Amino acid sequence: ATRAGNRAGMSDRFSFALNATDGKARTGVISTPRGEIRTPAFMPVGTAATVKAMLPENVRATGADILLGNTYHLMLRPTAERIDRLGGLHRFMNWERPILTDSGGFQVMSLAGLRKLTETGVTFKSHIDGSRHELTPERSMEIQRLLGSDIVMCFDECPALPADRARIAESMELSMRWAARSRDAFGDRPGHALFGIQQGGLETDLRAQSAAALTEIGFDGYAVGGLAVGEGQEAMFACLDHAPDTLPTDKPRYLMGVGKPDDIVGAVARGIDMMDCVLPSRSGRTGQVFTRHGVLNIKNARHQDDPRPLDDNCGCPACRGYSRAYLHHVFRSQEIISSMLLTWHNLRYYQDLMAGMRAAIAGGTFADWQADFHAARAQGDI
Ligand code: PRF
Ligand code: ZN
Repeated sequence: ATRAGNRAGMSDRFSFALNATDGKARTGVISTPRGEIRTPAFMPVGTAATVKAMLPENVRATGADILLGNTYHLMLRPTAERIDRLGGLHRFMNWERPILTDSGGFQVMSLAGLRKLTETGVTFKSHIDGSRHELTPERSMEIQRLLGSDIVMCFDECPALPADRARIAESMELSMRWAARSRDAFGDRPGHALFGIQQGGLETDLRAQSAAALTEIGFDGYAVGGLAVGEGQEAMFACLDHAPDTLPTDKPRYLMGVGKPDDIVGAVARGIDMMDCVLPSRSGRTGQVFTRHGVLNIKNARHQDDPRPLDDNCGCPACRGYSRAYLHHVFRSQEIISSMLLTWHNLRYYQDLMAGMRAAIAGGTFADWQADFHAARAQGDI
């Protein structure tokens, strides 16, 4: 499309505009040829080319501007080459808006069988059929290009915490060499973005070194990787008190794989613009429901005669049309509609949370908004 011929919200190039800041919290818009992403943004996870139990148009209806997909899963099944032949991931899964893809290394470490890590990359056995595969920065960039990803992530390595400082430093330095190779292999692709990934564990100076290395290479956005890997919220927040400040202010900052609602609010308060997590969708299938008063488990017998909705403030189909008693019944009966309704509600809860933060940051009332958020949770479910 020409610049003049673009639909509203469409642009030929990838860009980020900050609209307002309130303390360290920021709100803005990422523009891509496939549409705008309002920040702070929450990205639902569509690992296997589906947000489980949801039609794409319904994911959109919850308020999502962008989905996350996974190199690791899609390279194994149905393969990146097959998705490319079928017109790319957007066409394949019927989601025309932006998609961010993770680069695969993190999933290899958490899911694959026998793995071997070298300077070149990582070889591993598929968790599906035991077949052998290799991922390198170059191959990860090729797969993410074949998928047609709008936001491509660098190939990195993420050590589990706790780990000793020498191991964290070595791993971060390897990830920075891989970031340079990712940048070279990605090349120049107008309209598509490449994000660097900061590593360095909980070590303040290693985080700063990693940020300097990435900024020197130059990326369209910067992720904070290596957190939410067993360190706990207090340690994660202590790291986020300084790590985002080491990254460029004029580019989006993405905290990978986070998190619970209070993790997300704390991360936004510390200057994070984007997040993703399986929690709202996975919890929808295990009966965990997020409300402004905290988490409730629909499996619990206390819901079996309760005519009230999950959350009387929520506008989702589960809350508008169904009682807790019904949702309890279909969960206990393992009916498919249970996963559909609870996932819808949870994704809507997360997107309403983001919309609330965006409005509060824009209005300069984020501190009050945060106090209300914590007060409603302290009150508990009535
Ligand atoms: N790197 C990549 N993906 C990730 C992480 C990371 O460090 C994390 C850490 N929370 C989640 N997903 N590439
Ligand atoms: Zn709801």
